Amino acid sequence: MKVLAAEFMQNFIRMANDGWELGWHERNGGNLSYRIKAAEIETIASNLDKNTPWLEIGTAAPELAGEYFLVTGSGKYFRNIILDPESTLAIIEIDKSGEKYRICWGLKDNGRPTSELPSHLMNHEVKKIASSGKYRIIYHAHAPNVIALTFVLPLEDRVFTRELWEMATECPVVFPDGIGVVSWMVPGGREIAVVTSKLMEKYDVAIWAHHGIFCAGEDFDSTFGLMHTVEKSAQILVKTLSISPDKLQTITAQNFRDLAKSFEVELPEEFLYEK
Ligand code: 2HA
Ligand code: ZN
Repeated sequence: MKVLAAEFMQNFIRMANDGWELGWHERNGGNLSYRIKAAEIETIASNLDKNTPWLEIGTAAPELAGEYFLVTGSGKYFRNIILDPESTLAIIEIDKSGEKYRICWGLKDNGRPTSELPSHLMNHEVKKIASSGKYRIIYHAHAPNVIALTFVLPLEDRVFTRELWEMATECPVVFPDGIGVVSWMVPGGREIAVVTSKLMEKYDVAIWAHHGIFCAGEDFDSTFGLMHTVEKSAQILVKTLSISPDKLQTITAQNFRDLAKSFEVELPEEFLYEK
């Protein structure tokens, strides 16, 4: 099968374009990766190039040895993915050590995978282990309302989790484990990847202060939906704070406990503190 005809490729392109249309990917902002299923690789194997050089990832992800990923390219614009996937995306293979990759398809003008490849792969590794292989997507977006909140809320997991849960009743059901927050760091390397992947052991969402969000999920719909839910909740909080610094009423800690019972989700008490 032609690579572009594969269903996962079409789903990836649609998700990237939806993010562009929602204003999350100015210029070359953001990146997306998908851990391709073995059966999916089989259908396109004859169109993969295995003669390209092995290159350093910049970190080690030994649990991902031999895996294939579809990733966005460094410096590429999400806006252009739908027009020219073969120049903006790549399928990469990870070597036996989990320290190198090679480009098997795409990035046809000598491009490189996303500058956040270390964060993507270290997050994938943590999530693959924690979910027994179910998690396949890591998505990084520059979602403006979440970024705005990182200038006015304390950069604490419990504050971001609680404040965003409060802004829409469905939030604690969509991300019951909460949200992790990384204080400002230099992006694009191993250091921020280590800190982010540590948070991904506990959460599906990690916020990079003054930069953006990482979301992890099992499939395209749920991962995009998670990003959308978090950003929409942040938008409601920005609107609310813009009207008034004080809420007249809100969802209370006890309301969350009642919701948890009814929806059969576990909401950690660490987020249900009295304010
Ligand atoms: O430019 O979003 O974090 C891509 C990025 C880097
Ligand atoms: Zn970014």
